[in-house]
Amino acid sequence: MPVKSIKNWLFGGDEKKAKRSEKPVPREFKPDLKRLKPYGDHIGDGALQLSFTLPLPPSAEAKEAARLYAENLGLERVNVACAEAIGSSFTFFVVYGFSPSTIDVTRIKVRHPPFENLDYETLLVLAKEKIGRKIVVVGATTGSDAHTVGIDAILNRKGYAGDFGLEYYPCFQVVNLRAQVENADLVRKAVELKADALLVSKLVTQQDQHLKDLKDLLKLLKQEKGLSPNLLKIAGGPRITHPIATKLGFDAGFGTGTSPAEVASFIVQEMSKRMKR
Ligand code: B12
Repeated sequence: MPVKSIKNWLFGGDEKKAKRSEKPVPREFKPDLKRLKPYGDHIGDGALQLSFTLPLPPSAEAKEAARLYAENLGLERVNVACAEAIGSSFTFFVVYGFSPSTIDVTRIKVRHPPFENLDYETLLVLAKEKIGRKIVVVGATTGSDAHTVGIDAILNRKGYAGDFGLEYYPCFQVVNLRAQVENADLVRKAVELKADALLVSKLVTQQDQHLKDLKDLLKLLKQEKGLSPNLLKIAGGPRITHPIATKLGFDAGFGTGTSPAEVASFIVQEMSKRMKR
C-alpha cells in the first residue's frame, strides 16, 4: 500500500488531516545530569529491579527476608514480585523498589582505548599507507577457559552483530587458536608467526582466574626475546575494561558489546603510531 494510502487508512481523510493527527509530538527531555536517578513510571522516581538468591527454602518468611534485605539496601516501597524455589534450600527473588540515591554524571570520566572509529575503506587506506603489509593477529582464549564465542566474534569473518570480523579485512592475517590455549603455547605461536598483535579473551573470572592468567601471560611475554618490540597486547571479555587491562600491562582492554571494527581501528591506528617511532 503506498504511504499516502496507509496514512489515509490510519487516520482517515487526506494527508493534511493525517499530519494534524500525528500526535503526540515528543517533548524535549533534559535529564538532571547532576542528580540522575533511574526511571520507572515517572522521571526521577528512582524505580529499580533487583534479583538475588537467599540460601533459604521458599516460605512467607523467606519472602519477608527478601523484602527487608532490599529495604536494608536503601530501597523504599519494596515489592517482592517473584520468589521461586531453586532446589530445596534456596529461593530466587526479583524485587522492585524505589531508590533515593542519585548520581552526578558530570563528574564521570571513563578511560577508553585511544582510537577513532574508522570506516572500512579509510582503515584499509591507512593500513596500506602506514604499514604496507599484512598485520599478523594471533588470538586465543587462554588457560582452562573454554569460551570461544567472544574471540570468534572479533576474529572470525562472520563477526558480531552484523559487523565483520578481522578475517574479513585484507590488511590482517588472522590466526585464531580458539580456547583452552596455554599461555606458553600462545607466546610460542606469536614468535613463530611474527605476530604484530596478540588478542586474549577471558570469560571465566571466578576467584579472579582471568587476572591470574593475564598476569602470567605478561610475565612470559616479558621473558621472551623473539617477539616484535612493537607487539600490541590486547585483552577482552565481559569483565575486562580498558583501565583494568592497562593497569595489568596490556595496551588496551575491550569489554561487552565490542565490535570487530573497533578492534580493527585500534590495531591499525596504534601500529601506525608505533611504526613512526
Ligand atoms: C556460551 C557459554 C558457555 C559455552 C561456551 C561455548 C563456546 N564455544 O564458547 C559452554 C556451555 C561451553 C560454557 C561452559 C562453561 N561456562 Co559459560 N557461558 C556461556 C555464556 C552463556 C555466553 C558467553 C558468550 O558466548 N557470550 C557471547 C560473546 C559474543 O560475548 P563475550 O564473550 O562477552 O564477547 C564480547 C566482548 O566481551 C568482547 N570480547 C570477548 N573476548 C574478547 C577478546 C578480545 C581480544 C577483544 C578485543 C574483545 C573480546 O567482544 C565480544 C563481542 O562483543 C555466558 C553467560 C553470558 N551471558 O555471558 C556463560 C558464562 C561465561 N559461563 C560461565 C561458567 C561458570 C561456565 C562453566 C564453568 C560452567 C560449568 N560449571 O561447567 C563452563 C566453563 C568451562 C570452561 N572450562 O571454561 C559463567 C562464568 C562466571 C564467571 N564470571 O567466572 C558465565 C558468565 C555464566 C554465569 N553467569 O554463570 N559456557
